[in-house]
Amino acid sequence: MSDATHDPRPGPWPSPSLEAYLERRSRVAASLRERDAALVLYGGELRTRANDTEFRFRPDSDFHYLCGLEEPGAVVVLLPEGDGGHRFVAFVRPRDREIEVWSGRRLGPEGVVERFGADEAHPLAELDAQLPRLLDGYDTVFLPLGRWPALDAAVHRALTSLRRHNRTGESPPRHLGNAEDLLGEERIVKDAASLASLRQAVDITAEGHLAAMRAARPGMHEYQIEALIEYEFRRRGSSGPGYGSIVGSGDNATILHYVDNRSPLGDGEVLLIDAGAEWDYHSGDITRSWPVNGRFTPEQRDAYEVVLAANLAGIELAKPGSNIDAIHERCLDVLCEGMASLKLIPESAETIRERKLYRKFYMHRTSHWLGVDVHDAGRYTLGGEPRAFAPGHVLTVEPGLYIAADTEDVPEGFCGLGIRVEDDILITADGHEVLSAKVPKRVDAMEAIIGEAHR
Ligand SMILES: [Mn+2]
Repeated sequence: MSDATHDPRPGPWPSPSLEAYLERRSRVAASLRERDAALVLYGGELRTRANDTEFRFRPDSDFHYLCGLEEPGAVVVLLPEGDGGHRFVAFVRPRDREIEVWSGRRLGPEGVVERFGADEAHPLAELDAQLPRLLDGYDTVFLPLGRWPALDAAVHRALTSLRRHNRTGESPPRHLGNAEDLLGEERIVKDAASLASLRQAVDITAEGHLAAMRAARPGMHEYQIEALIEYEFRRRGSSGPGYGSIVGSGDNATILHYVDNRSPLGDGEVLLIDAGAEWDYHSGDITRSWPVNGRFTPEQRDAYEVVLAANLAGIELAKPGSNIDAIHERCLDVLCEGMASLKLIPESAETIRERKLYRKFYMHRTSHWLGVDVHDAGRYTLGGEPRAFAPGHVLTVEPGLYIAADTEDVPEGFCGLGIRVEDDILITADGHEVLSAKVPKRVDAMEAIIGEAHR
């Protein structure tokens, strides 16, 4: 129990593999070397849910991306070295049999060296004593500025201590850099391991959506569908949803971040589900909208076809050199034409577009990066211009139409209707791959699945 090879978690760990993390650290170290910089990251903290109970721990995204550890309070330091190599130092909670009985197994410093490839590891309590020595001589220290006050404070203490001794030969770093940007620019192009994790997350997400399509019946409740989807995620080994699952039927679907999920599914309503499974702390993000009873009404179908056409037109533009703004503009074109032809707004498509009247029914942007975070890191603009897609980028395309039940001056059959169609798209060398293609989105294909389940 006290040996260094103690494994606090069954199954392959770190996941995806130690090699993947070593490769990431080499890449990040190379970029630090160019800047004569060291990097300090924090594992994050347990968050109180209420009184003395806590939410399940989820490590800081940049931290986990770099080392695969799931250690609250841990600090890791990445130090490029002159010879082209680097050193990776970790500070973690020490093994403690008595505490582990209560709050779970720990790796301890030995386990972090053994399993996670750290060059040195120390108990957390030694951070203040060791950090100045580690940062000494680098020009810049990168850390996620402002994200973790405890880490900000620890780095400041280290710098203060070095400044106090600089007349005796120590050279404190002169600059602080924001690790968020540094790591974001690494994370935006998915490496092989990241892409494998994301594919797994999206595949499991797809299974959850399919299970929901097969199970939903009028009279069931939104929470039952939520439970079913998340059961599907968990039973396939996902750590759970990567964000609060949105399961909204009828008018609830017109609330963009509806997470109450407690209404009955009405016969004749369209159910909107926006849910994604997490795998290796990468998240899928799929939205589908379909009729609870298996058949769209003519109005629902017309509105759905507009959103689907926007989704398909937007995805067509997902290729190297294109960008998120171009996709958004294309989706707006299709949505505005639809709003005019369905008479949701009694104006021409051009007027709806120019005067931004579409905002009444489509009030959000169309895309975001996807990865470790569901709204992933990485810049959206470079030099004031929308960032051009490159192979390895992953983004969503998610146009929608939201027509609240109390909307005046639209044909009755459109009221209380929310539709969004969201896919996860990988940019490839010559175009794209729809990672979420496993969940059908054509009307006949969705109606067939639901219809078959109802027979
Ligand atoms: Mn999304």
